[in-house]
Order: sequence, then structure tokens, then C-alpha cells
Amino acid sequence: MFNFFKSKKSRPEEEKAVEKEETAEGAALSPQSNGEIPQDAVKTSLPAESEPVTAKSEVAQEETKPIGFAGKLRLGLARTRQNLSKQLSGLFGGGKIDEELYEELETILLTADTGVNATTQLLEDLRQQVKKKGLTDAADLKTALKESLVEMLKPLERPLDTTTNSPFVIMITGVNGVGKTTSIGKLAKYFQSQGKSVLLAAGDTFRAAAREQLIAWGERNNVTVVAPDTGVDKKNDPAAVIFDAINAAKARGIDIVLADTAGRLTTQMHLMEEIKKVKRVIGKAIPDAPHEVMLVLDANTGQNAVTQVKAFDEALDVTGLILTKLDGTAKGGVVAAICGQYPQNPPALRFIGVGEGLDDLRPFNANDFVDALFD
Ligand SMILES: Nc1nc2c(ncn2[C@@H]2O[C@H](COP(=O)(O)OP(=O)(O)OP(=O)(O)O)[C@@H](O)[C@H]2O)c(=O)[nH]1
Ligand SMILES: [Mg+2]
Repeated sequence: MFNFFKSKKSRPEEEKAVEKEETAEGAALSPQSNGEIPQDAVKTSLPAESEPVTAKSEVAQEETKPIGFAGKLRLGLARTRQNLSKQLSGLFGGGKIDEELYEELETILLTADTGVNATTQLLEDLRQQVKKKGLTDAADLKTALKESLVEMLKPLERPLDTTTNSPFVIMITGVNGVGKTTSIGKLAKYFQSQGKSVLLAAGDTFRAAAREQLIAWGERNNVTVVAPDTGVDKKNDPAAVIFDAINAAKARGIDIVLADTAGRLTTQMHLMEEIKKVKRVIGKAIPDAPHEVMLVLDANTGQNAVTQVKAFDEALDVTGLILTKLDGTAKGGVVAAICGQYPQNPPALRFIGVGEGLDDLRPFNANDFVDALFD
């Protein structure tokens, strides 16, 4: 049922061991709905041809890009920044700080997807700063607003520590089309650049193209992908695929497992139940896994992103977020909106995505983000 799509030369001895272990453990802890995994379902077969199929030219292109991530972030957020600065320049151009100004600022923040809670919080903080510092000129408000924003967003800045477990299992989830699979490709490269070994689990068994998409990312990064067989009559269970992948990672001493899952709407109750099952089965492969439940959000969805955090958190206890597509027409305020929703303990925003390339995903940094939002 499951195949390894390897980009490296195969090592027969090691793989035999993997096969043996998977067959034994997989059969014992069947994630199939009927309680059993057929013998052939847990066998790990390796394609006869396991030479790398690396898209070298694409990788090379990515690597020669002259612009750093801070530059990319600025570039990605250019539209947001232009929009914001057009509106703010009138406001912060100079003049008196009065109620009218606060009201205008409130409207600007709300239309930038900041949400009611975060906007209220920001304005309160700004008023306090104005009082404390004795600010009288509207021109000073820009720096004050930046400070308030950084203070609000700082609690989101909690980088992911993957050294606590080996393998460290990251389960990726989110609604359809937010950038889950693309983020996995980028994460694979990111972790490899830190000297970690990575294995990808093609747990999206829903869409036919999903498997191929992940395999292509695996090839670009030179990492192994555990994917279900494409056999027409076989109904592949995402939990079983990921379970198998984790066992393979254990046997091979892999540092990080990135498990892809199919996109789902939070209103599709049966699919929300399915993803809970995936998480439970992961815990059978390694008792305290998944070590990270990562929810991917599309920055363009504005306030909807906040609703998604709530629903997925209720189902899965989300531990980290990835915010993608900040390079488009996204207004950026959604980052603050998340803080506004969880003023005491906001979820960790692990990474942000600012493009479709391999290097377009980096850890979130509140200072850099706020800097890129303003002129
Ligand atoms: N501009 C931009 N596009 C992105 C970013 N991340 C992902 N995308 C694009 O978004 C589209 C969807 O990405 P996928 O990774 O397939 O999304 P997914 O969540 O896996 O989708 P499903 O598996 O269908 O639910 C693709 O065209 C990606 O190239 C980003 O940070 N910026
Ligand atoms: Mg996908």
C-alpha cells in the first residue's frame, strides 16, 4: 500500500529492517476503520529505480536569488504597506491628536483585517503612550503605533524547537488551498538547512494530485516521501499512511517527520472527526506525538482565519501556526487579529510565507514584520 519515493540511492539492509518493523507494528496498531491492516497494506515497497530525480535548475534558481528574507518580506508586504501608508500619511502628517484622529485610525485598522478586539487594544495602548510620553503632534503617532504593534505581536514570536524529540513529528492541517503542501516543501528545505534529516508523509489521500505534489516537493528537496500506492481499488487511510511514515522515520533515525493532510472545512464534521483520528493514530506510533500540530492559514482570508484557529484548536489542540500568502493582497492585520482573539495566551506563529518559492517561508519575527508594514 505504501511506497517510499526516495531521491537517494537505496540502502537495502536498512530498508529491509524498516519493512520488518513496519509490518509488525503496523499490524499491531491498525489505523484502519475495521481495526485491521491487511498484510500487504503495511508492507513498504521501494521502487526499483531510486535514483534522485532532482529539479536541479529550479533549486539552483532559488539559491541564486540575490534578495534576503527581510527584503522579501518588505517586497511581499509592499501592497499592504502602500495601502496603509497612503491612509496613514494623511493621519500622521502632523496636527493635533484628537478624538477624530483616533476614530479615523480605528477605521483604518479595522479595514486592514485587524479585528475589533485587537483594534480596541491597540488604540488603548496608543492613548496610554500618548499620555505617558506627553505626545501632542500626530506626526509622533507613527512610531508609537509601531511600538504598540510590536508589543502586541511579540507573544506570537515563539520559534519551533524540534530538538525535544527524535523523530519530531509535525502534523500539518488547515482548510483547503491555504498552502499546506507548499509549506511542507519549504519547511523541508528550512530544516535541512539546519542540518536535520526530514521525511514527508503524504497523508492527503483525498485528492489524486496531492500525492504527486508532495512527491515533487520531496524530489526538489532530496528527501524521502512515504506515500500511498496509487492502486485504483485501494482506499487509502491517511492515518495509516502517516503511521507508516513515522515508523519508517524511527527505523531510519530521521529527525523530523512532516505529515501532510487533506484540506477540510471546519463545518465538515466527518472530516474534522477524521483529522482527530489521524492525530490519535500518530500517538500510537509515538506516545507523545504529534509534537506539533501546525495549522496553516491563508492571510487573505482575514477574519475567517481567526475562526479557523478556534475550530481547529478545539478539535486538535493546535500548537503552532503558519500564515501564508502575505505577499498577495493580504492586509496583514490578521496577525494582530489573532492576538486580539487570544489576549492572554496567543498561539505561536511559527512561520510566515511570502511567496511560492522554496525560500519564501521563515520564522515569524514581530520587529521585522512591523518594519515591513510601515515605510
Ligand atoms: N503567493 C503565494 N502563494 C502561495 C504561498 N503558499 C502557497 N501558495 C500557493 O497556494 C496554492 C495552494 O497551495 P497548496 O500548498 O497546494 O495548498 P494546500 O493547503 O496544500 O491545498 P489542499 O491540499 O488542496 O487543501 C498554490 O498555488 C501555492 O503555490 C505563499 O506564501 N504565497
Ligand atoms: Mg495540499
